[in-house]
Amino acid sequence: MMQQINSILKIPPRKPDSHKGDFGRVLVIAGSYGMTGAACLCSEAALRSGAGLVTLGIPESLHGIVATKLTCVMTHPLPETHLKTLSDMGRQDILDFSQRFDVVAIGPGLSQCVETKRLVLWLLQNIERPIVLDADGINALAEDTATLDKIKQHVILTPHPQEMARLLKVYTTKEIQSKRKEIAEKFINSRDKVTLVLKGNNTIVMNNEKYYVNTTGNPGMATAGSGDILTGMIAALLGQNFPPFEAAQLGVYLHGTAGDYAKQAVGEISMTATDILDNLPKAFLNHI
Ligand code: NPW
Ligand code: AMP
Ligand code: MG
Repeated sequence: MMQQINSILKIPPRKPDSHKGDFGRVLVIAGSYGMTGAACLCSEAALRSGAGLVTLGIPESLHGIVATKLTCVMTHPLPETHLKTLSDMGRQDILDFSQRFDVVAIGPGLSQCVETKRLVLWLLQNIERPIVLDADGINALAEDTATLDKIKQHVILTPHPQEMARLLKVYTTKEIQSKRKEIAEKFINSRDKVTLVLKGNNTIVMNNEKYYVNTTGNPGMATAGSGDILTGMIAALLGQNFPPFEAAQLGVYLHGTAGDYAKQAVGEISMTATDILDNLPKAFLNHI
C-alpha cells in the first residue's frame, strides 16, 4: 500500500567548518544550439539551491556563450555534432568526467537529435552517480524505456505531462492529466531505482513506496524554462545528501514557493523563469 507523505523536510544548518565539498559537486549536461538558456537556468538553479560546485557540460561551440553568461558555474566543452548538439563520439570522456561529481543532471535543452539521444541512453546505463533526467533526456529515454532496467544508480525523472505521454506511448497528454496518480503508480510499479516527478498543477512525486502531491506554485510558472530550474534544484538537493524521494519532494515544494514569491513580485502574466530563479533565495531563506 502506497503511503501519502505530507510533511516537508527542512535543510539542516551548515556546520561552521563546512567547505564546498560538503554540499555536492553537480554536473549538468544540457544545452544545444538555440537552447543555451535551458542549460544556464538549470545550472544556476543548482548553485542557488546550495550545491557546492556546479559544472555545465555543453556542446563545444556554445561553450563561449555560456561562459560569458555564467559567473559562478564552471563550464566544460563537450564534443558536438554539426548541428551543435552533443555527439555520441565523446561518450567515454563524458563518462570518465562524470566520476568527478556526486550527481549528474541530464536533459534541459539537449535537443532531440538522434545522435544525442543515443548518447543519453548510453550514459544512463553507464553513469555510476545518481541522475536527474529531464526534458530531452526523457525524450531520449522514450526511444527505449527498457534502459530503465539497466541503470546503475537511482534516476529521478521529471516529465511534464506531454513528456510522460511520450515515455508511456499508450496515453495522450489529456488522458495522463485525467488520471495522474494512477498512471504514475503504474509506471513506478516495482521499479526501485526510479523516482517520478510528474509535473504540472499539483505535481506528483512518487517512488515505489510513497508519494507526495505538491500544493505550492501557480499558473504563472507555465513559462519557458521553468522546469529547467526544477531539474537543477533537485540535483543540488541530491548532492546535499537528501535521499532521492526527499530531494525531489523538497525541490518541487521550494520551486513552487519561489514561483509564488515571483507571483507576488511580478504577477502570473509577466512571470519569466528568471523571476523564479531570482526568488529561490527567498524560498530557501524561509525554509530553514
Ligand atoms: P500542447 O501545446 O498543449 O499540445 P515539449 P518544451 C505540453 C527546452 N527549453 N499540461 C503542451 O502541449 C527544454 O528543456 C529551452 C498539459 C506544451 O506545448 C527542452 O529541452 C528553453 N500539457 C525543449 O526546450 C526554454 C502540457 O507539452 C508541450 C503541460 C523542449 O521542451 C524552454 C511542450 O512540450 C524550454 O524549457 C501541462 N502541465 N506542460 C531555453 N530558454 O533554452 C507541457 N505540456 O514539446 O516537450 O517542449 O517543454 O518546451
Ligand atoms: P516545464 O514544462 O518542464 O518547463 O515545467 C514547468 C514547471 O512549472 C513544472 O515544475 C510545473 O509543475 C510548473 N507549472 C506549470 N504549470 C503550473 C501550474 N498551472 N501550477 C503550478 N505549477 C505549474
Ligand atoms: Mg521542461
